[in-house]
Amino acid sequence: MRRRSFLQTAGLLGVASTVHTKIPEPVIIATWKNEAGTKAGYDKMVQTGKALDGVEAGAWVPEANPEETTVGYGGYPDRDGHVTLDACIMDHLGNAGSVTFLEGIMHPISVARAVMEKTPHVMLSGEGALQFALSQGFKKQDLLTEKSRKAWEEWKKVAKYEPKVNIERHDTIGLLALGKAGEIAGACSTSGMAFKMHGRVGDSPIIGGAVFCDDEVGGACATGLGEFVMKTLGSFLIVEFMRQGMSPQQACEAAIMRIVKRYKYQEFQVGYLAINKKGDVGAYAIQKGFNYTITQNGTTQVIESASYM
Ligand code: SD4
Repeated sequence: MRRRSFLQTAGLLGVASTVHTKIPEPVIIATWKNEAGTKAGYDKMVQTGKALDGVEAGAWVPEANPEETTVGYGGYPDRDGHVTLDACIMDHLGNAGSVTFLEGIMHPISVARAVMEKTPHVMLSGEGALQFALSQGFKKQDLLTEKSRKAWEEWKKVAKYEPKVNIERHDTIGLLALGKAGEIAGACSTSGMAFKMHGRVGDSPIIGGAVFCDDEVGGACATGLGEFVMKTLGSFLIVEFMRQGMSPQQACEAAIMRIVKRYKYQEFQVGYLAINKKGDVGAYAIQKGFNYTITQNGTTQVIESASYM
C-alpha cells in the first residue's frame, strides 16, 4: 500500500512538472550575417538533437569558406604572413575545450571539441594543438589564400596595425544554441585580428571571454576587439548578470557599459549576444553596424543590434 501511494504521488509530481516546464523551441544564433552557418547548425541540431552539434556545424561554414577573411581557411594572416586560429566550445554540462594559435587546420572548432572530449585539458596552443589535431586525424593544409596573401602584401606597404570596426560585416563567428532538451551550448571560431603580432591570441579561445554557458541560466558570446572582451571577461559577466535576474538584452547592455565606462571605446567595436533558458535573445554593441543571425522553426533572419553609440 505504502509503495503504491508513493508511486502515485511520484506520478502526479511527474505530470505536474511536465505541465510547468515548457521547453522552448530550439534556436541557434550567431554573430554577424551568417545565414548559411546558422542554417547548417540548426539542421544538424535537429538531426542529432544536440545543441553542441549545432554550434560546431555552424562554425564549419565560415571556417571552410575562402571568401570569409576572418575565420579559418582564407582568414587574413598575422603580420608575418601566418594564418593563426583561435576557437572554443562549451556544452551544457560545463565541459569546455579550446585551441589557440593553431596553424594549418581548417576546422579549429572541431579540434577544440576534441580537446574537450578526448583530453584532460581545456586549452591547447600552437604546435602542441597542431600535433594533437594531427593525432586525431585532422589534415594539415595551407590556409592562406591568394586573396588573403595579396591583402597582406598590400598591408605591408604601410604596415600599420589598425583594427577596423565592423570590417566587411561578417566577422568572427560566435554561436549559441538552445537544443531540443532545453540545453545550451556555445562556440566561437576566428583567425583573429588581421595583421596582428605573431603570437597574439584574442578572446575567441577564452572560456568566459568569447563564450560562456551555464545550463542553469543561459549563454553568451562575443565578437569585436578581443583585448576588451578579455579585460572584462564579457561572456562570463553576461551569464552572471542573467543569473542575477537580468534579461539577455539587459545583460548584454550592462557588459558593454563595463567597457564604455573604463576604456576609450570610440575607436573599436565589441558586440555581444546572449540567450536564456526561455529562449529569449539579447544583442548589444558599442558601435552601430553589429548584427546577428537567428534560425528558429526553419526560418532564418538577420537582425540589426542596438548599440551604445
Ligand atoms: C579577436 N574577437 O581575435 C576576435 C576578432 C573578432 O570581430 O571577433 N572580430 O579579437
